Amino acid sequence: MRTTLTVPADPAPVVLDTGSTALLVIDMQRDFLLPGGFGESLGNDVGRLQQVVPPLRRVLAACREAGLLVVHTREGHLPDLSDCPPAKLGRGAPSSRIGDPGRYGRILVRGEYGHDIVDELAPLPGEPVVDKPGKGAFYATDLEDRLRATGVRTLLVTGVTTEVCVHTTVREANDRGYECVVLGDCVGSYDPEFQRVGLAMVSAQGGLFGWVSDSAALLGALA
Ligand code: TIU
Repeated sequence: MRTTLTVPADPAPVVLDTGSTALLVIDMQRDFLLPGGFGESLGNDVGRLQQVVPPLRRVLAACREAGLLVVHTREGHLPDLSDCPPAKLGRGAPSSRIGDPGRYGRILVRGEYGHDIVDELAPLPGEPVVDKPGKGAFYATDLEDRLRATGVRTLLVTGVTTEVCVHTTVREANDRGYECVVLGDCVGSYDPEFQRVGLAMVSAQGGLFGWVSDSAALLGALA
């Protein structure tokens, strides 16, 4: 059933129509989250991303229960890497680059174990999984077509990492006219300063890119 919710948020409460709101779960992939994976090989503390899993699980369950569209994304590339620009391929640690063998298969390559979503947040049958070659979820994907087809205007944004794929997606969504509500404890960064500033940028200046809320506020509104 379609309902209207008011969710406490920065810079002001946000009113959501459940019929035109989707939960977007960005890149909760093993390559980014698991010990020994790509993220850790770049010198990152994956524990910071793992903190996102419990609140995001609760949000995922509540949004499914409320009948919201749930869309998952995965960052990654075709096995021949033809969709990975040389500028992206060349970056990162020389010993572990996109396409190289990693602990969980070839790094960020579609079909590999590490490219897929962590077990705790596995998509349900029928939930769209958008494979994206870039940081943003709109670039070179059918996400916008899917949102248009279902009448979605507002995105509850979750996933990793706050300053990279979450921010790029929020910026892309803004330019396409979508309202974005970022759930602060359901997005994660390897770097606490990036997390703090990344969230501050969203709600600054009266809501430059949208709202920042959290899992407790959303769950309270959905209860
Ligand atoms: N999903 C995503 O954010 N991709 C990245 O490469 N993030 C980093 O923080 N490196």
